[in-house]
Amino acid sequence: MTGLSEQQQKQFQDDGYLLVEDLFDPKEVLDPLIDEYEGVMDRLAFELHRDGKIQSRYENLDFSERVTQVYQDSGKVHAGYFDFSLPQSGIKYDTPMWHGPRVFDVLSNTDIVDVAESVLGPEILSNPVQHVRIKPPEKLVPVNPDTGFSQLGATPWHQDNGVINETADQSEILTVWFPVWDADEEAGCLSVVPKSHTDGLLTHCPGGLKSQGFGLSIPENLFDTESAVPVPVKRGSVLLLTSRTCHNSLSNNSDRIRWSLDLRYNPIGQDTGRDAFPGFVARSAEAPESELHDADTWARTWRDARFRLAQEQDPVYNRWNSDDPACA
Ligand SMILES: O=C(O)CCC(=O)C(=O)O
Ligand SMILES: [Fe+2]
Repeated sequence: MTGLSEQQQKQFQDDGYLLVEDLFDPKEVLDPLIDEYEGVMDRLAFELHRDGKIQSRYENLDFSERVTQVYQDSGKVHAGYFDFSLPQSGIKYDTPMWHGPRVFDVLSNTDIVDVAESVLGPEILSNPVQHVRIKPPEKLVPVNPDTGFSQLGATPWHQDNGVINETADQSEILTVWFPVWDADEEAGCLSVVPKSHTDGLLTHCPGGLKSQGFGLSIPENLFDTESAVPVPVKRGSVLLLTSRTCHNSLSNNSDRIRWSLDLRYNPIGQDTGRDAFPGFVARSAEAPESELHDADTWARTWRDARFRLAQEQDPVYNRWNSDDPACA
């Protein structure tokens, strides 16, 4: 196991975040993922064109330009097509999602799981609260015609603990964030508040930026925004966050997409915070036979979850109330 050095582990515990540089070879780990996503893009363009939602399939554009153009032409952000999770509500039998084998490879990547092991110990669950985020240049994102706000933009201040169920408040959930292409400040990397993880769970207020598809944010008077630091991350490097570290993302002011993955891991047996979604055993020293190494099985667990959720009432994940005085 490679994992983190003792000094890195200490820095992570002290600061609540850690940039791990050159953790993996991006050509080996990310290029196959990019190829797989080209196929997902083809399918999205094909379907929208077939349904008369876009004028062309834009096959001659590169991935970044193509996503941007397809979103523009259709007037809609189709994030669900690419994401390897499901939305929190309104799931139907055919809600789009993507659980391809190259995504599974990344979730199971030895270097990443080694880092998780350094923080969480040897019994590791891949937590199902996980996303790919493909954000076009902010000025080119279609607006929501009802609100006039951009459909996808900067992520507001939050703690990851604040956006999952309270049943997971005692769980130790590690966030591993990394870009597919270099993410600097202009591209909208994350910004973190060092040591903010020691102040407990702060009040999150619903509604603030719902127009951007993200309903919760921490009011800025509850923590020290002044001390926030942007953390540019190069492809092959990863940023670790605790579930109590305050962070947001900057806007994508560059001229291509900001493309990132955020993965989560927690010790096996602890609540994941979204128990309607399937996690899997990424590593177990105690019961190695329980580890999942088959991408098809993993994809099936998500199809099963979608099928089940399409028949059920939406689970409730939000514990926050806009009547809270902190939200006034
Ligand atoms: O990538 C983003 O914009 C937000 C990511 C985030 O909040 C997270 O990974 O926890
Ligand atoms: Fe987050």
